[in-house]
Amino acid sequence: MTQEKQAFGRIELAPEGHLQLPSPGRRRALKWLFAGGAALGGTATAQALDVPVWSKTLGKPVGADPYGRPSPFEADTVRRISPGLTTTEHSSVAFTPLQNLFGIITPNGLHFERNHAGRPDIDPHQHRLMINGLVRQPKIYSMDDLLRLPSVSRIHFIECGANTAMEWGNVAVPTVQYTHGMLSCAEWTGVLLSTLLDDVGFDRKRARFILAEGADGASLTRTVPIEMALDDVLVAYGQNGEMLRPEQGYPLRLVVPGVQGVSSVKWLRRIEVGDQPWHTREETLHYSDLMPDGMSRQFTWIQECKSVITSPSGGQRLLDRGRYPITGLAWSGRGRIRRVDVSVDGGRNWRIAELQEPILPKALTRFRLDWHWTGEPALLQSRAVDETGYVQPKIRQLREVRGTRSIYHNNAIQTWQVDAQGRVHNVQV
Ligand SMILES: Nc1nc2c(c(=O)[nH]1)N[C@H]1C(S)=C(S)[C@@H](COP(=O)(O)O)O[C@H]1N2
Ligand SMILES: [Mo]
Repeated sequence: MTQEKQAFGRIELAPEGHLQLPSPGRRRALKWLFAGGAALGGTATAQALDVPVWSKTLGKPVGADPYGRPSPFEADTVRRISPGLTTTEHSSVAFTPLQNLFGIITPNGLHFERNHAGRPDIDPHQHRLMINGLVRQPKIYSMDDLLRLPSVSRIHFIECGANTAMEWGNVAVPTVQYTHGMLSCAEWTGVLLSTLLDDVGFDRKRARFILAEGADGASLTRTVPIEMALDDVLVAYGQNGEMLRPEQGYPLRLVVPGVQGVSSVKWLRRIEVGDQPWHTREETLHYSDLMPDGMSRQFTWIQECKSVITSPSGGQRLLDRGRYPITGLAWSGRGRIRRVDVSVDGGRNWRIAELQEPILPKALTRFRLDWHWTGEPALLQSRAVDETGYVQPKIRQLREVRGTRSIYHNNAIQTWQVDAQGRVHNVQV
């Protein structure tokens, strides 16, 4: 192989606002940055030899930012809303910029946000959690009470059941932020729900379900089976080492690992123990899956195995023929990821991708595969397999069973088409 063939190709990121196109100035800056990464020559050499101002002056004093923020040069790495997707800004969603992130942890300021009645700002001193129903001793806990109980920290993804919902019938949105960005992963800290259920002496014979209720204007309520509640469900107050963000349910939320996001009730104020499901609004009118025969599936809790390539991905452009690391995320609501296959020819041939440690149950797993782009059109796909042996389906296979009106639980294989000009498009094959 010649040197040129081994070089890593340059990539132009998506303007990400297919909604707000960047100014020509910003485009020029991008071009310069990417040129800087190539072999030094001409103006790039001159710029590189010039001692920059930050090497000749004192920087800001320590403590200048008591709560640190990202570099102003990272201003494009933000959550985005999809105009027109929802009729109000209070019952809406802001998507995580998956294309800009590394590893598996979502920074707190970028965790996707999905609210049904806006985001309340709750005073933790006034907040209470009540546990009632089939229990020996109903109790009301203050945040102080909860913070004194034994805690655990666990890394889990949260994915909205409606993630990728726009893509059931046809290609709808151009970039991975919008196709898959109702997905985030954090280290959650809190009390196991089983600890609290023991504390109130729940009725082991009769308890079959719990109801979780939020303190927001939506009073969002969801039924959770008792087996899950006693297994790994968390009553969480911590998110990546600090208190929950208001967007994520400050000061208290449920985290139901592996289950569609709506069950992870934010601003949690009450848990009731019962012997049958409650059939609340969010498990009848919404979050049921309309099947082709007109029947609806109800209580489809689990987020099945899924994956997506985050780079190269929709809206980006490959500027060179050369080496490109293909990378993305895989996850399963049933446990660990066992394997991720990657295809560059629309699923005819597959290669096994490298999985990056750690590989945790019900958490995002980062995968990677080296690829040489020859300049020919390509169809990039990833296909995840979880530890139960379940294989992520093609969109056609999923449609055969589910039709196109399901809204929720679209875990189909995503295809990114690279055209002869290196532009990456969202396509379905
Ligand atoms: N109380 C309450 N809990 C809630 C919601 C809500 O609107 N109110 N939205 C749910 C939905 S549909 C999802 S997908 C997740 C999103 O969690 P996040 O906003 O922290 O990403 O929260 C769930 N919990
Ligand atoms: Mo959701």
